[in-house]
Amino acid sequence: MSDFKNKVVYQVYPKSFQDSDGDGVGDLRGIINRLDYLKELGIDYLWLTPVFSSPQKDNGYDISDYCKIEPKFGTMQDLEELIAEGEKRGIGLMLDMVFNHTSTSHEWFQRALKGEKKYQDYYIFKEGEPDRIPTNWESKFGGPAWEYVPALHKWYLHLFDVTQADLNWENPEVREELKNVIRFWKEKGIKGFRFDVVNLISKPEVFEDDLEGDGRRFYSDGPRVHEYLKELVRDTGIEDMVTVGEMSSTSLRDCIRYSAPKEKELSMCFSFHHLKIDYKDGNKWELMEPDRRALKDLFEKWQLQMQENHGWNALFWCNHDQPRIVSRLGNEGRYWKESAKMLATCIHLMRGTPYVYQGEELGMTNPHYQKVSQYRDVESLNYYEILLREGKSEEEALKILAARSRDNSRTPMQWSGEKNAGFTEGSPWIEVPDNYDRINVERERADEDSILSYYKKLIALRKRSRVVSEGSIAFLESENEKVLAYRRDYGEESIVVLNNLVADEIEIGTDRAWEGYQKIVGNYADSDIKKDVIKLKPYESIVLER
Ligand code: TEU
Repeated sequence: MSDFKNKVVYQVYPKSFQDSDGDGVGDLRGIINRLDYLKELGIDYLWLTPVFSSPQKDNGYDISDYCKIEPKFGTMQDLEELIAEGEKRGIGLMLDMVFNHTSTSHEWFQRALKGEKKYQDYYIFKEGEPDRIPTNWESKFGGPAWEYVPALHKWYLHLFDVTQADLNWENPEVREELKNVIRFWKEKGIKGFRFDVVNLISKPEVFEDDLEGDGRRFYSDGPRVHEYLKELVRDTGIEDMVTVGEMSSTSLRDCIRYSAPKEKELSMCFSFHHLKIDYKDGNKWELMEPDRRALKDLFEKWQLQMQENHGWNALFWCNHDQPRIVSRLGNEGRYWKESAKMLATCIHLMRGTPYVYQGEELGMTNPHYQKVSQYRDVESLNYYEILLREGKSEEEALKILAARSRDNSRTPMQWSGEKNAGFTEGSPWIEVPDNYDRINVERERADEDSILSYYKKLIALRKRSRVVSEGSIAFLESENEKVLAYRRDYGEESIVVLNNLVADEIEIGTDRAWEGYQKIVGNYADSDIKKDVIKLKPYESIVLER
C-alpha cells in the first residue's frame, strides 16, 4: 500500500469550484487556474467528483460514458493538462468511480432497452407484471427502487435516481468492463480513486421484501463485496495507489476488512455514522439537535477498533452531500471562526487521512435558502414533495431542506468579494450565499488569524510530525460529552489535543495529561493552562506537544 498517512486530500466539486468560460458552471480550466491556491494550502491529492459524460441528473453521478469528459466541464486535453499541472505542483489527481450504477443514457442500458440480452445482463432486470413490484425496497432519493419497462415486460433496480440503473456485478463481463475503465485512467496518470457507494455493489442472491426497513440491510456490505473489491484491485494493479471507498450504512467490521493492508482491498473508507448524530431516529428528514455524546462515542469506537485491527480511517466532516459543518456543529455567529477551527482540529489530528472539502477551509456556511426554487439537487426536490405529501407545511419542509439539503455544500466557492464571489462572470447555476463579501479566499489569504491560515497550519503539522501521521491514539475525558480530547504517541513524541465542542467555558483535569507539554497550536491567542486544570474558552482547541 502506498504511503498516504502523511497526506491530505482536497475535494473539488467541479460544477461549483471555478468557472472559466462564463456559462455559470465550473469547469476543468477553472480548476487548473486555481492549482496554485491548492499548492499553497499544502494538499497532496485532489479528488474530483465525476467529470465524465453525463446527463447531470445527479450532477455527474449518473455516468453515460466512463472514458469521456462531459463537454460542460471541458475536454480530455483539459483533463490531461490538469494532471500534468497538478504533478508539477506535487498534487496527484484522484477520480471518482461510480461503479454501482450507470446513467440510463449509457450505451449499455440503451442496448438493454433495445432487447439485447447481453446488455440486459449488465443490469438487474426482473421479469414481471407492472402491478407486481419485485421488492418493497426504497430508492435513496425517495420512492420505489424499481422501475418498470413495459416494452421488455421487466423491472430494473435503481437504488438511487430512476435514471441511475444498478449494475449487475455478478456478471463477470461487467466486472471486466469496469476494470478497463480503471486501466484507461491509470494509463493517463491518475494517482488514486474514490469509489462511489462501493459497498452496495453486491446484491443478495434472493431478492425479497424488507419487512423491517428500506432494503439496505440486504445489499449494504453485500455477500460478495470483499471478493469483488479484491479482484478489481488485483486485476488493475492499483494496490499501491490511494483508494477510498464510500461506504453507505456500513459496519465497523467491514470497514476494517476494506482498509486493512493485508486484505489488499482499499487504502481507507468513508463511513457516515458520525454524520447522522442529528438525524432523529436515523431519519435524515427529521431534525434533531446534534447528540454530542453519540458523536464522541462513535469517534472513540471507530478510531480504537480501526487502530487495533490495522484499518485506516478517512477523516472528514464535509463533502458534496453534507451540509456545512460550521452551520451544523459549530456556530455561524459570534464564534464562527473559533468553532470552524475547532472542528478542523478535531478531525485533522486523529488517526487517519484528512479530507478537506472546497470552502471548508474558509469556514463556508449553509446558504439559508428561503424558497424551493433555489434548490437544484434531485434528492432535495424529491424530498420536498415527499415531506409535503406526508403532511408537513411548506414552511416546515423548507426548514428541513435548509438544514439537510445536499445543495448546502454545493454553492459556489467563495474566492473574493467581487460579483458572484469571483466564481463566474456569468450567472451561477446555483445561488451564491450572501456572506461571500466576508467569507472568501482573498480576505482569508491576507489574514494570519483566518480559518484558511489555520488549515494551513494543521496540514503543515501533519507533514512535520510523525506523531500526527503515524502515532497511536488514546482518548481522554471520555465521560465529558462537551470535550473531544485525545492523545497521540509515536516513540518518544507525543501530543495532546483538547477540543471544547460547545459555547460554554469548561474546566478539565484530564489527569494532568499535559504535564511537560507545551502548546503548539490553538484557536485563541492565550490559553488558561494551569498545573492542575485547563479552562477551555468557547469552542477552544489546544494542541500540546511534548
Ligand atoms: O452518495 C451516496 C449516498 O448514499 C449519500 O451520501 C446520499 O447522498 C445521502 O445518503 C442521501 O441522503 C454518493 C454520492 O456521493 C452522491 O453524490 C450520489 O448522489 C450517490 O452516491 C449516487 O451516486
